[in-house]
Amino acid sequence: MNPASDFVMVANRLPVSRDDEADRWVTSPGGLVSALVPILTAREGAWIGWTGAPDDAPPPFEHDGMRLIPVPLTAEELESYYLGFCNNTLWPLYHNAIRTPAYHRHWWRPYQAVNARFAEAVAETLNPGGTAWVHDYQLQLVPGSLRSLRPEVTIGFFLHIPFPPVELFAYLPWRTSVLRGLLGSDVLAFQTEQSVTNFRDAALRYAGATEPPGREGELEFEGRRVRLQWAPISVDADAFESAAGRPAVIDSAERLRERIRPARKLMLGVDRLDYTKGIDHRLRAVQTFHERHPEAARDTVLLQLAVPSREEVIQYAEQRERVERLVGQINGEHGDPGYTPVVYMYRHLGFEELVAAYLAADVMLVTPLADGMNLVAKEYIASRTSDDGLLVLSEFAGAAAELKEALLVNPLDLDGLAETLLYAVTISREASASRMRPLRQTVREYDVYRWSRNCLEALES
Ligand code: ADQ
Repeated sequence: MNPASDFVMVANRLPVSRDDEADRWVTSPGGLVSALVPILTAREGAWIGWTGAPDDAPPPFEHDGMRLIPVPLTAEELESYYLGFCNNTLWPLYHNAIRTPAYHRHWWRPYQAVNARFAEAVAETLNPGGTAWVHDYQLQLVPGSLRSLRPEVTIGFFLHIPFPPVELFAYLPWRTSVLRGLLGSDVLAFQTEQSVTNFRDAALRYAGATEPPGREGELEFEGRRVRLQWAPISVDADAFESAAGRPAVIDSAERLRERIRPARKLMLGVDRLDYTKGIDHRLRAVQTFHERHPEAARDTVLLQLAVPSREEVIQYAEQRERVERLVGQINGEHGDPGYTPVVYMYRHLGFEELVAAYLAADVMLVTPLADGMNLVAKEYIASRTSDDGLLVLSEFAGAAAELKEALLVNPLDLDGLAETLLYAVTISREASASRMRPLRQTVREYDVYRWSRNCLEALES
């Protein structure tokens, strides 16, 4: 029996990971967890999720003031539910099918089974009239199953990735089940207004939802009201700003800049190594920049930091090869013993190292082909301690709707992107400050705490 709570967070992963050497749990880094921990502790809530290890289901435990309830996943389910349906069907489909999604019934069934298991764990945990807040594409069936098990509870859902246009979503053989699952929620929140519109179109067309006249932003489904919300996620802006002011971080930013000399401008890319992030297109644009404007380009170094991700999935292994081949090509064609155009690191960086890189960078390149939000863009802005620095941002990142003063680009237009790089590294201080100033204000005002408050207010009103 799970300990009962009035408030339950539900996500594929628990916000902790196991440090086996030290024989203890460690809270996962990141703004989302920092924003949600105080909410959970204040409400004596619980977090339901998987521990990160197959066939591992320790009994519920407390950590950092949070009550954690593990849900087990077998090694077989990790193959079919997680790597298969989540990351080989939903992930590419929801990111505008930039890789071909694979549709397999033997992946769909485990997706249903795992979602049902999560819903049962929530139903067992929630007190009468309690609230569940479900996260992301791995758990889209949970609201519907939970609604059948516990009709009286309040259910919120937040999708971290884009919801695709209805013409693409229509390909999903299980589209109606997924929509019915999501429509079990009281409030369904998305990163962008476009995703809200896409979901509404799909729900009207394929799930029989209707739009009650005169009530904008709402749907009616099986006699219930479902509210749709635009709630762009953000970062813990204070944490980045204060780290960027620490002497040790300022020192390592200066050392980083020293190392790129004689070049004067540091361009930076920071991404999970995912094909949605457009690292290969970015590199090809840098290559074009060197070919077209050799003198200006030689005054720059691109530092590309890539964090390993989903290495078991074939498209990710291919993307890594593609990226590394391009880095080698550019350095081979345009470098010499005293100059390396692209410095590439394939590893996870510590928080302060990351902030030092943000602080050192003159130009930040965030050029995904599709992205729910992209926190890196906001982290860079939050780490600026003055109005210098420039953000080049893909119009296909959710963040582009808010960060309008960034240099917005179509990352597939390699010539256009190469010209933007030239502009970005030669722009006057005043012109770049007039872009950075409002961007800093936006990120400071709408941080991750404001995001979580907005979501919860909508859920509890
Ligand atoms: P992600 O696809 O993981 O998130 P993003 O929002 O950019 O994408 O977050 C990546 C995180 O990884 C950032 O916090 C960044 O600092 C960190 N990171 C990247 N490279 C790193 C490195 N080398 N070392 C250390 N840290 C590194 C999904 C969606 C996004 C959405 C978020 C949150 O795909 O669109 O913004 O969820 O909702």
